[in-house]
Amino acid sequence: MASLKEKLAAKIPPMQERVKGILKEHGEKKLSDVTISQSYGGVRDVLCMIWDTSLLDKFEGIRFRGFSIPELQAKLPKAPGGSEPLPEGIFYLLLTGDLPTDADVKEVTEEWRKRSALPKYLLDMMNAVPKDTHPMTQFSLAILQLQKDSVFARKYREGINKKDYWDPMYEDTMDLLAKLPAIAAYIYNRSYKNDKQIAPDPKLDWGGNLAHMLGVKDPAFMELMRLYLVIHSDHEGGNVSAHTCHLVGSALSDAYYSLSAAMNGLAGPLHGLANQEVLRWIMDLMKTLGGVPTKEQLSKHIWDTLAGGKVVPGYGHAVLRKTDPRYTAQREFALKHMPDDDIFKVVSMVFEVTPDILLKQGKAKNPWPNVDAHSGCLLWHYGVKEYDIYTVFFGVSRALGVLAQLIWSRALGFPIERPKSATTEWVENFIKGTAEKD
Ligand code: CMX
Repeated sequence: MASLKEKLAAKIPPMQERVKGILKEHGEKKLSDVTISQSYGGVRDVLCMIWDTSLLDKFEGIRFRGFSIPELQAKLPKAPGGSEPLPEGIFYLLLTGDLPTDADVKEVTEEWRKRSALPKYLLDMMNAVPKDTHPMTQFSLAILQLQKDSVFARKYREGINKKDYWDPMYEDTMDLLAKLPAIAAYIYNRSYKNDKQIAPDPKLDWGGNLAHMLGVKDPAFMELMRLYLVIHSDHEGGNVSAHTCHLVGSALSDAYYSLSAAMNGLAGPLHGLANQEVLRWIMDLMKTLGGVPTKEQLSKHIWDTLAGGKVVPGYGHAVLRKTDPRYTAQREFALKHMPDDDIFKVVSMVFEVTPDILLKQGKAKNPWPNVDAHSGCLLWHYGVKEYDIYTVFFGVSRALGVLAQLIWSRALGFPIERPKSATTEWVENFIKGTAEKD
C-alpha cells in the first residue's frame, strides 16, 4: 500500500472517535439560527456543514488545514529550482492534515503519473464532442465518462461494508486527479490548437506537466501553474462547487459523479466562470478605449457596467470582506514576473478604481477583488489567450480540495444531505403564528 494511503488509514479511526465524542457530548448544542432572509437569501452565514480541509475567515481569507497562502509558499515542497509550492503537496496536506516532505510529494507525483493515461473510450467520447462546445462542458463530460471505471461503484455493487467506503473513494480520487491535467490539455489543444496534442513529460510534476501539455515553453509558466493549482484548490465547504460535490457525494454517488456535478456549478459566471468573464470584460474595455485606459475612462466604463444591470466580474464575495489573499498571491507573482504587462496594468488600475465605485453604489457588501479578478491576466501573459479555458484550470485545482474532503466524508460516515424546505405560504403562516410545525 502506498504510504499516503497508509497514513490516511491510520488517521481515520482517531478522527472517527473524535467526531463520535463531540456528537455524544455536545450533539444538541446550536451552531446557528436561521432567519427568513437567510432562507430566501442563499443561506448566507448559516453554519450547518462540516468541512475539515480548509476554513475561510471573512477578513483574513482562506487557511488550508490552518496554513495561509504565504505559509504554504514557504513550507510546501517545490520543484527543483522552483519557488512556488507543488500542488501534490497541498493535496497531501488537505488529505492528511500534515505538511509533506519532499519524499511524500514525490510519491504522490509518481502515483499520479502511473494512473494518468487517458483510456481510448474517453478519447473517443471527447473526439465526438463539437470543438466549439464550452471547455467546461467538455471537462464535466470527460469526468462523467470516466465513471465507467469507478472502483467505488463496483465495490458498492459487490456489497462493500460501509466502514470501508473511504478506500475505493481514495482509489477513484487518485485515478481521477491523475488524469485531470491531461484532460484539460486535451480539451485546450483540440478546441484551440488544431488538435495538436502534446504528450506528458514523465519527468515533470503534476502542475508542471499541465503547463508543458499546454505548449507554453517559459519555465515561469510552470511556476505559475503550480501556484494557480495550489491556491484554487479549496475554499471551505459552502461555495457552490464544494457544496455540490459534498451534496451529490452524500447520496453515495462516486467521485466521478460528484466532481462532474461540482464542475457544472463552477461553470456559473457568479462562481468560477468569473475568471474568463474578467478577461473578456477587460479585453472589451481595451478594445473600446484603444488600449490601457485612463482612470477616468475606466471609472466611466465601470459605472456603465453597473448601469447596464451587470456585475463587475472578479469583485465581491459571499463571505470575504477584504481583498482575497488568492488575489494578492497572484498580484505578487505578476509584480515579480511581468510588472510591465499592459493587461496587468489594467488589472491594477481596476483594483485602484473599483472598490470606491462599488462603495459609492452601495449595493455590494464586499467591494474588494476575489481570486478571479487576477488569474486571467497571468494566463494571457504566457500565451494562453483563449479565455474560455480558464475555468477548466480552476476545476483541475478545485478537484484537489473537494475530493480530499469527499474521502473524509465517507470515512466519517456523513449521511445523505436533506435540509428542510418551506413554501412561501408556510412562511406567511409562520409569521402569523399559524404554521404547522413538522
Ligand atoms: N458588481 C456589481 N454588483 C455587485 C457585485 C459586483 N461585483 N457584487 C455584488 N453586487 C451586487 C449584487 O448583485 C447584489 O445586487 P442586488 O441587490 O441587485 O441583487 C448586491 O450587490 C448585494 O450582493 P452581495 O450580498 O454583496 O453579494 P452576494 O453574496 O449575493 O454575491 C458574488 C457574491 C460573488 C456572486 C457577487 O459579489 C458577484 O456577482 N460578483 C461578481 C462575480 C464574481 O466575481 N464571482 C466570483 C466569486 C469568486 C468565485 O466563486 O470564484
